Amino acid sequence: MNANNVTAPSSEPQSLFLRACLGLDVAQTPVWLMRQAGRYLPEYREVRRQAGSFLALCKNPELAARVTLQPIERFGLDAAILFSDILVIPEAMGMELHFLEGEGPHFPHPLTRLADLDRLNLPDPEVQLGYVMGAIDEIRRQLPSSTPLIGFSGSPWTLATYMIEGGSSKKFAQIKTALYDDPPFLEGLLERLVTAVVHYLNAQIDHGVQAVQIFDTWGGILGPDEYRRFSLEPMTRIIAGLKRRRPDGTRVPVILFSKGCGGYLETIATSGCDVVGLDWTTPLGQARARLGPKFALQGNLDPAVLYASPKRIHAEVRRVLESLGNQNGHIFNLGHGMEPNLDPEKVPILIAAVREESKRIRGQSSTHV
Ligand code: 1CP
Repeated sequence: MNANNVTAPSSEPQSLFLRACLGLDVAQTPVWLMRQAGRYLPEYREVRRQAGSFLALCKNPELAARVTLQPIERFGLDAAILFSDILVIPEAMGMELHFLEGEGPHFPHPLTRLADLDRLNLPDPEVQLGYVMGAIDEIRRQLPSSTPLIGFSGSPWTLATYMIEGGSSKKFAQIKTALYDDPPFLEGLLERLVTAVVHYLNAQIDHGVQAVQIFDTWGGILGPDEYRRFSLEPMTRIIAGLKRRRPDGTRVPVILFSKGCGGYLETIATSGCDVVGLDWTTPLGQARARLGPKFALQGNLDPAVLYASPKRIHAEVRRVLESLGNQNGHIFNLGHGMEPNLDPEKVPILIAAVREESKRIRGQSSTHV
């Protein structure tokens, strides 16, 4: 595949998002936002209140579908992302999980040693995670067929941090101790997670998601050798196990987002992914020069730009787009998720800027070709 010059297969997708994932020509750059459904939206907070808790919302297919659609209806984004959480996998494997108000996720019985892995089971996605499949069925019924749906999972490494630390962490002392002192424990856990995630993502694809993203939020806490062995290698095995075509022949692109890993792009290029997600520390043009045209890029506006004025938001969007210039294979996104205290009114400003500036960049440069 070449991001700038792709021969069109008969099953070529129509949507801007899927076309950009495959490096095909688009008239303007598609845009979606990580955590686009969430607490910054008053309509989300209302549905979450109705559900009673965050986990109850994830487990109710009808309400999960409703919040998935909210940012699409309000803003007309170019792709929807399934509303769920990466931590439903450890819960389905048998770990008790609570989301504490204002404090994030909590596993009261974290994993501490190899023998603890016996507590974990391999979930059947249609049973223990049947509510996720139900949400995908419901979303596909309600979402216009022209809007693609993205499925997702956490990376084994990122999931393992929560399962071993017992929740969010700043220092990652427990999992790093396991990494250096007890690799068989950590690798045994990662192995089980690889199998669970392959089954889970393939079930999402069977139910109708058209692309999948692997969130490796904590890949960036690892040094280069440890990143390769404990984060990238399990993700590579997952990608090798995924169904890469839908029944109609269209390719299912895989987006790999390892936050804080701009230094590791050459390693990421060996994973088998189609799209590399970037945080705001690596300019898009630099990433393209290092990865070549074979990979589409996703990102990478600093989410904090959305605290700034409309004028500044527009200028920063233009800067991100100009960093790549008139090239195919870019999906506009933030470099990490929407923050709960962002003003939803900033989102249409961002979207309009992406569309206006990306059309301008394409039009402008094509006169020189
Ligand atoms: O109270 C609430 O309403 C809960 C807030 C919330 C939301 C809206 C959590 C708790 N998760 C989510 C949804 C969510 N999480 C999505 C939905 C789809 C979307 O709109 O993008 C996705 C893709 C996630 C993924 C997720 N969960 C990640 C990876 C991406 C990232 O942001 O880094 C991680 C690390 C989690 C764990 C998690 N879930 C929730 C919290 C507070 C956390 C902890 C984050 C941390 O440790 O800093």
